Amino acid sequence: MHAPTVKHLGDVIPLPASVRPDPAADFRVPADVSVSATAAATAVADELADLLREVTGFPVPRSAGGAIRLELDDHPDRSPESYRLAITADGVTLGAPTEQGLFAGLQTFRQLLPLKGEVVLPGGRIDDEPRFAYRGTMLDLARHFYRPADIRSYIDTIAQFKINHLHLHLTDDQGWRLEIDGWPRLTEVSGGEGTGIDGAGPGFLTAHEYSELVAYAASRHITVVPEIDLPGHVNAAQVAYPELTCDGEPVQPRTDPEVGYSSLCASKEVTYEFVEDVIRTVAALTPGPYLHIGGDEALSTTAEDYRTFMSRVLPMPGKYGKRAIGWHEMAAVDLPATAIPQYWRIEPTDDGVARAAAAGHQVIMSPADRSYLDMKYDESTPLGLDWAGLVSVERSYDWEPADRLPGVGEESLLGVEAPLWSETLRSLADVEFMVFPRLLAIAEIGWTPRAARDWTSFRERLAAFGPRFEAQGINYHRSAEIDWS
Ligand code: TNX
Repeated sequence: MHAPTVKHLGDVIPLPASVRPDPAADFRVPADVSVSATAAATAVADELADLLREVTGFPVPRSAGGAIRLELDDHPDRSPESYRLAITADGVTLGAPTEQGLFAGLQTFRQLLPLKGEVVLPGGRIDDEPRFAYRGTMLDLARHFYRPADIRSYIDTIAQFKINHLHLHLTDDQGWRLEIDGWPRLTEVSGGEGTGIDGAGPGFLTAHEYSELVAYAASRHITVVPEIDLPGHVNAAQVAYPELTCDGEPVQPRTDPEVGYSSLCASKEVTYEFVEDVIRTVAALTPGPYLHIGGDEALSTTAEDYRTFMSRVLPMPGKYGKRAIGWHEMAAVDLPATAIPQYWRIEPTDDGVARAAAAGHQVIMSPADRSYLDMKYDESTPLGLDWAGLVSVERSYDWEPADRLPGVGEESLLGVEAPLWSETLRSLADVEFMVFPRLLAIAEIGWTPRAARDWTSFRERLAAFGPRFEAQGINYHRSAEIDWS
């Protein structure tokens, strides 16, 4: 029998904050290995045992005194997502201040396993914690709806890279994808047949399905951020309820990708009754701290109406216990103290985001030319758009969120997010093709200390993920920039 290959301790994405290999201390996992865990660590311990069982075929029971130990340690001052992973010739210890941290450590541990067969874990110690608290990606369910089973599968994949927020773009001109009590036509009409781009993306989440998805994401330590896009991007809502237009006249359903033509009516009271009903309902269904109210590309709302609308709507998430996130256009108005602009611009322009940062607001960085996963990789990419340019794997990796916008430095950043818009996508396989491997670049930007990041190292580590994606049935783009193994 030939010796199994041992991974290097740092062959992980995102790269941990501190990696100290000790090649003399590799751990050969024996056939009678067991996993021990203190009470609060048992859920993660069971997952670890499942993964190890799948790779080795060993029984891997949980028992006291096992060579693989999971423990919660008493470091309340550390990031809840921090963990330490110590591998010696005698066994493995995974410790963290919270279950979230153990879960992060489990993702690291998983990447150190081979796909199948005997396991020899590389000796040494990892001490890890995230650079930013918010590391997200966005799925656009409005332009094309994806079924809950597909979204769950997607959640499983992104969690492996320590992505901890999933922003769901639930409404837009082409469709409305979340059932709202009291406004049934939103989903009956605008979530039904013929909705989405080219009419090819029908469907919606019932309130129950949404709650189940949110709970599933929470089990993967992912917070769902629901977005209701206002006051533009509302044609689907107006098709369902013509009273939401200024003249009250019915509008036609639209399945083309145009933006900027629809607007709620800032001068009608029913507008605010509708918006408050929606925000109250979505807040009640969402345990996470955030509610995204859109605010982008309101090109057919006058500046004055935008201000009127936003000053009435921005306090609503707070009234129902949530922090408002909005695309950075909302920074043109005075924001509630906890509101978070999400910056997407290609060129630094004066959108008021730097002013908001100076006033203490946190910002999420999503520059379109680096983090938009719906941009083509290169000219030959069959899917995607190119209005923000081509986004190769290197371009998605080789940028720095704290240097992106003057006045918005490290201390102003809540984190980074990679949005995926669905105009050209038709299936989970399409989603995966655009997202993988570029989301891994964004995941590393969000997690790894700035000084430790390096494209050459990332590119080499990424090569090993080809077979891992294949083994998990995940579609990905085999970019020629990577020497895939
Ligand atoms: C811009 S940037 C949009 C979306 C489109 C996307 C396509 C921003 C906040 N909005 O409405 O789907 O471009 O790439």
